[in-house]
Amino acid sequence: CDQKISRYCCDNIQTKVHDSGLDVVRGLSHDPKTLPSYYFYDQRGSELFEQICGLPEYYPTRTEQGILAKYAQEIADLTGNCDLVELGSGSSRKTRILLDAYTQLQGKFTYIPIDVSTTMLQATALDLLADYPQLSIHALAGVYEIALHHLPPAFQQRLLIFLGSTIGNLSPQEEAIFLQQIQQNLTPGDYFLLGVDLQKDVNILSSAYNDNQRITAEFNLNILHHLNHKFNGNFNPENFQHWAFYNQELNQIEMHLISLENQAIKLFDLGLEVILMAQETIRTEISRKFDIRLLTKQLNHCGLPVQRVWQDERGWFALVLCQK
Ligand code: AVJ
Repeated sequence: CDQKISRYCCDNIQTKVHDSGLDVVRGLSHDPKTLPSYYFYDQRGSELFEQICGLPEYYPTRTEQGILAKYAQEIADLTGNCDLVELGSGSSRKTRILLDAYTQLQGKFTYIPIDVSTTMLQATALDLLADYPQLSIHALAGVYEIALHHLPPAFQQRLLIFLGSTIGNLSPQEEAIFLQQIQQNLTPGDYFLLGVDLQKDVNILSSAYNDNQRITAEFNLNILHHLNHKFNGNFNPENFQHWAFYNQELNQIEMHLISLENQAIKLFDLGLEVILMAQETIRTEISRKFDIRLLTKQLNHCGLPVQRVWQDERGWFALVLCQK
């Protein structure tokens, strides 16, 4: 904890399992090869993602922000006084809309941002402290599964927020386990606000992950720089090419890195050698697109009954409010 600022505290809860890179070894030994998507978000990756959010083709951030701007006060009025917990808080830019609404409602309250990018987390927390005098911040640096088990004691009802359709990075099986973890970490009466990207025209989806300025390509390739740095690796990003497409059977965008030649790569600190054939791919992300009816059923089914759903006029994105 930082003693200088009594309203702020940051716990680093990265654990051995994740720092040890076991999940990287597992993913790259898998057939087909995969990488955990959270490795996108080193400092450079978080910056590139911020740039993506402003791209003309990347509609999700803008659309979700529009829904929040329109309904944040309604959400706050519905839940009443709450402390806010956020998974994948990043720059907290959209969250500010909610913080504004909750500031109207209540006096002092606590914001618990959770993110894998420690630098981003700390910079954001300091900005928020300056702008919100009523706010105490308890930041947690780590992956969601671990962070959920390290929440500080609750003094009032909680609103857990998970925006940006990041839940779409999880496979259906992972999602089921994740929702169960959420449910178990909430107290009856607590709320869960989930932002999800909805199924839509394939061309719109595909363009959002194949922008003209090629920022998404750079974001995708940056995962290799991050691995080189973190695990003493010798990936040459120039030997890979960005590939993103919409898989219509699984209703998901898939991002891959295509190997442009036969190559052997080493991650020395993991004692790992990876052999890639020309044209072989590493899948770096899935981004699932949801059907709001099916999702509502699933949330109801896993003990997070849906209270309200808000959408934009085009029906591209939805905010779902559940209450345990
Ligand atoms: C932050 C995971 C929701 O899946 O759209 C943006 C990440 N990847 N462009 C998404 C991302 C490529 C984003 N999420």
